[in-house]
Amino acid sequence: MKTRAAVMYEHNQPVVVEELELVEPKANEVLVRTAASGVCHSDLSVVTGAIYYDAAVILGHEGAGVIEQVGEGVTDFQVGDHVILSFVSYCGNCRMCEMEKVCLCESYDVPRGFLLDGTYRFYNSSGDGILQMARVATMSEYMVVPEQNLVKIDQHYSLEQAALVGCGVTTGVGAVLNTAKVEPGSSVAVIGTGGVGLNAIQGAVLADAEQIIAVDIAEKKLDFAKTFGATDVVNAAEIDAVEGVREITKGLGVDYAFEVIGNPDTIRQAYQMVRPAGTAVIVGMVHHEKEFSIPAQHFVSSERRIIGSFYGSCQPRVDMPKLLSLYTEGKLKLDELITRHYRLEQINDAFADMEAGENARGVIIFN
Ligand code: CXF
Ligand code: ZN
Repeated sequence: MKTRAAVMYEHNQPVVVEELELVEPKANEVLVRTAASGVCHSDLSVVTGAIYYDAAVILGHEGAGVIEQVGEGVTDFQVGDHVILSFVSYCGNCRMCEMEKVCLCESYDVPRGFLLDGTYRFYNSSGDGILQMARVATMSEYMVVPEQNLVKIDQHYSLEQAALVGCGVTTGVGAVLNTAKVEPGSSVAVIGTGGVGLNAIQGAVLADAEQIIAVDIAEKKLDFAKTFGATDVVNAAEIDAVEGVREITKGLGVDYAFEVIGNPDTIRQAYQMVRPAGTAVIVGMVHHEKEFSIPAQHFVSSERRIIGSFYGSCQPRVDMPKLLSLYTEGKLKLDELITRHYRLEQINDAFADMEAGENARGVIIFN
């Protein structure tokens, strides 16, 4: 069948929207009609090569849609089911899945962008195979994905709101609740208040943190942060982020700092702004070739902790429905995340708006 998709053909060049051929789902795979795809900074990181994929690759890893066809052996899903796409495949029986560390499933090792059997499902008009970001490719009208990447949801949810749970919401809220397990009354700083950072702020609200300090260089994003529950803001374009946070915490530093940018300098700042024995949580995806450094002796003598958080340490099929319930109960903001809608053809504009700090989340809507 034919499908239109946003394809990265060359790093650091505009994304191409074109018609591709999509083959039928094989065993344990499913054909999904995409309803909505969020535009996440990680999509742009694939374009820049910070998250490395060989070209060509279809972008998009935050989405929701409706099942149109199921391959042989699929028993848990039916045509018509509404699903969120998970950007990790959950095999259910590797050692990490058995430890309930589903987002660290060992199937992640399959070469990037291929389906689990190491082959393509999408082809362009020249007959070249096209990879799928995170094995999903939500920036395509249709996608064939492993059933292991699907989370079934109740049909009454709007697929547009549900799409956001596929990455930003789960990554941000999960970093606070699952990875760091922030305690009530804690002080929290969030560095970077884009789509994921705002959800870390929501997570801190859900955790009953007392002080939630948003740090960013864009005033508009700090305004978003306040509506999502930040109690204080630090504009790092005006003052030093570490000094700003220290001042607000009367010199001590915060219990938890979440770095949601993916930059070695802001990781260092996150480390510097936590109190002794506090925890810096790295959520942002740093360029795959970059490293960060911290003073090693100070690390020991201050008993600070630095931990990574991938996909909010989530179990997609457990956590995503729970997050949607919180939305229904009015405890989680999803509508407010959606700043602007785009058509697939506007993907390059959506990236430009994201870089300009215009959006909490931009969302591509399919017909
Ligand atoms: C990324 C991590 C790498 C795969 C795609 C999603 N996380 C958040 O955006
Ligand atoms: Zn993402």
